[in-house]
Amino acid sequence: MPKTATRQKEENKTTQNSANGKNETASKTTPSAESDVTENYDVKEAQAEFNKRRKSQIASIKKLDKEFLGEMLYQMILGRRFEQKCAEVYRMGKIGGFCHLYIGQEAIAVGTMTALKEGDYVITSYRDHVQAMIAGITPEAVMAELYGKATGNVKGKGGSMHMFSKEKGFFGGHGIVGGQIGVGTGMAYAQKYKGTDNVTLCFFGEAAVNQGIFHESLNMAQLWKLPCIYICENNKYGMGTSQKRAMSIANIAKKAEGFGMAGEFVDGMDVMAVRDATLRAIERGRKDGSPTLLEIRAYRYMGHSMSDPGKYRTTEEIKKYQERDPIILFQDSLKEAKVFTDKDFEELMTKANEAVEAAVKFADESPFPDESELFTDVYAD
Ligand SMILES: Cc1ncc(C[n+]2csc(CCOP(=O)(O)OP(=O)(O)O)c2C)c(N)n1
Ligand SMILES: [Mg+2]
Repeated sequence: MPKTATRQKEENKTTQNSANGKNETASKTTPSAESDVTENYDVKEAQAEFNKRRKSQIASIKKLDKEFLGEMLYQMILGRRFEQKCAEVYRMGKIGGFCHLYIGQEAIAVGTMTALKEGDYVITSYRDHVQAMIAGITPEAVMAELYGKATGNVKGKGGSMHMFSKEKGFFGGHGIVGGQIGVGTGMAYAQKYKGTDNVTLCFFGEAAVNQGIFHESLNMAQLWKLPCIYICENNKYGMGTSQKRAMSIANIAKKAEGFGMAGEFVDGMDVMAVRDATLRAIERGRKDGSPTLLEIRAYRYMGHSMSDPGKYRTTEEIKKYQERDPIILFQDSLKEAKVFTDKDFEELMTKANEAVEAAVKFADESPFPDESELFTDVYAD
């Protein structure tokens, strides 16, 4: 876990990003986005990059107040602790079915979603627990849903992949790879049609980029100026298939050029870089509806789902990314910027642990849905 996690020497690789760029219309990518997937990197170069990232993170931190930064860090820690607990109770047989965890990718959900305002929408894939909680669905409701309990977010009928709350502007939780890209585009259409200045954050994995719906949706969004921010969470793998084996180019942000859309590559281990890039995209969206493609690169520490034997990658590869953990990087920067102390971190950790324990207790003690509920809220064509 963040505070107590083994701190490795900063002999680790960071990807550059172009998050401090100002390009408003053209795609924006860096050569390092390409070199990242070659896996050949120089340690010294990586250390220099890491230090640069710390510096830029501190500069962004100084623009925000302590309370807000604390909330960002809390959401990251809560997301991590919640998912770790999910793995634990899953192994105890308390959660059935699919369960895709978000560990390692927390900076993406937190950096993007904490930049939103009332009336903005969010839609994502099946890897949805953390986004659901940031949207305001309680940890209790998410955990009870995972347990299939009547008190769950969707009455225990959706499970891990289908968290949903219209009231909170959170439109799922989708199991079909790329399916949410079309729906998210439609949500942005509705926002524009109604004359609001709201935006939609549409999350999907890098494997979804190979689906036709990605190309059809981005073309339409740019043509009609729909305020959709397409967030490709590039965690390097689609199930057990490396991006390198499935995609003809490495740099997904560059694909924005094909639609005349703004595109940006972002280091997803750096929550402040994610936030800053999202704010630029939001500004474009609120102004005249212009969409943006953000490729945010992170790494999932766990398997694709809880049933993944993980034979397609090495533990060294996983360790390499854990060494530049997004929570540790953020904590280090907050400490260096003298915003938080170790005691503050301990307090946030305790608060997150308590929230997760309360969620498990709630789920444990909740009833399963009644038999009479078998055919309610369920649609079959
Ligand atoms: C249309 C469709 N094809 C295949 C699948 C099976 N499937 C589930 S997840 C997944 C990989 C998706 O990877 P990515 O988009 O990178 O997201 P990640 O799991 O890495 O978050 C596949 C192929 C599916 N759910 N839907
Ligand atoms: Mg992926």
